[in-house]
Amino acid sequence: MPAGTVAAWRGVVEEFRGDLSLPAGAPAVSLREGNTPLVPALRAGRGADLYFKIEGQNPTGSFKDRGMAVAVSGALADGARFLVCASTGNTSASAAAYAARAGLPALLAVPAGEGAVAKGKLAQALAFGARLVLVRGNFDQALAAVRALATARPDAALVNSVNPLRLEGQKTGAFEVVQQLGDAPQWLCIPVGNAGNISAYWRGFCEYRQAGRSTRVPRLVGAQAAGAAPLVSGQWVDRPETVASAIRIGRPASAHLARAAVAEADGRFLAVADAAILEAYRFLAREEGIFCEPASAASLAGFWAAQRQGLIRQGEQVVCILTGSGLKDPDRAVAEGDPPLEAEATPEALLGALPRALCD
Ligand code: AN7
Repeated sequence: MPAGTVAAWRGVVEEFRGDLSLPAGAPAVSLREGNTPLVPALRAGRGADLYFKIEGQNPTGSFKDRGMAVAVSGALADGARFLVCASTGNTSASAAAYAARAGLPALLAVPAGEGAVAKGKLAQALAFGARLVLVRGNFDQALAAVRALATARPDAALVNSVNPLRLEGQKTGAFEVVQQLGDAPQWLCIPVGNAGNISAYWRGFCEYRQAGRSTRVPRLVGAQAAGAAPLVSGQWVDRPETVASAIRIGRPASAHLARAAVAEADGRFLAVADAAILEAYRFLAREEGIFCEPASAASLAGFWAAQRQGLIRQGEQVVCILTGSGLKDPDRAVAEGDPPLEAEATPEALLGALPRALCD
């Protein structure tokens, strides 16, 4: 192997194989996912020792790649002939990429309708050559359909997080947090949609403590959008609504796992209003220099809510998982930004666009 490639990150299957329950001898399908930065907050912590795990730096721009690498590796080991999933956009983008990598077709069912799936995610599915189906219904209905399809077709690999290998892959995010901090944090704040990721993180933290690689496990804050918050209300939501389309989910498939995780962790599910999600989204970009998608900003909104309630105290160590890249949802970024100006191509005209404070 040429010098310089020896220490290169190999992706989650090869880096963590000994800690994953993946059939021995399964090939590693990888785009070198994982190994994402843990960035200290400059201003968002408001007295807490806050860090952001930037999952938007995964190959397709979301945390889904961790789980998809492992699920698609398993699908190849099983001899699956195609991948199938329902999605609010990120799972489908990731499935499409790893399908291309594995040389398998992918069938993707996403909710139809204006704003149901952010444009960048649709673009990814199409670019990777997947078969994209716009389903007349919401995510929950699309998931029910693909689950039934997968039962009828044993040659299909269902790669939603009801596939246990998805959670196996996603728990590696918790492993990395422990490695990056030297121990588990006191709190983990994470957005909750279908409730797979929070369950996976909890499993990862528990396994590392069990193995003596950390001295503690974090308390969990699971942030749900107020219009799609079945784990806060205790009631399924038939018409979930939120600006954070990624987590517009009314019947989380992993609700049982997430409830158990939050109970064991002495944590909380908190509902955050769309206005609070967008405030966090803008703050992350403008005050921290971190561009994530709205659903990801729900974790910061959840952290702030927990702080206001006195749940998270001054000086405590907290990690917010920023699950997806801001580039996924260009329409939202444009809507939230100051409108651009138009000017002649002269220095005088450009200087006229400077903020007032810089004008003299
Ligand atoms: C950016 O892509 O459900 O609670 O189909 O895209 O594990 O569902 C996405 C979910 C958080 C919630 N942040 O994670 C899908 C999908 C982002 C997401 C979540 C999603 P889960």
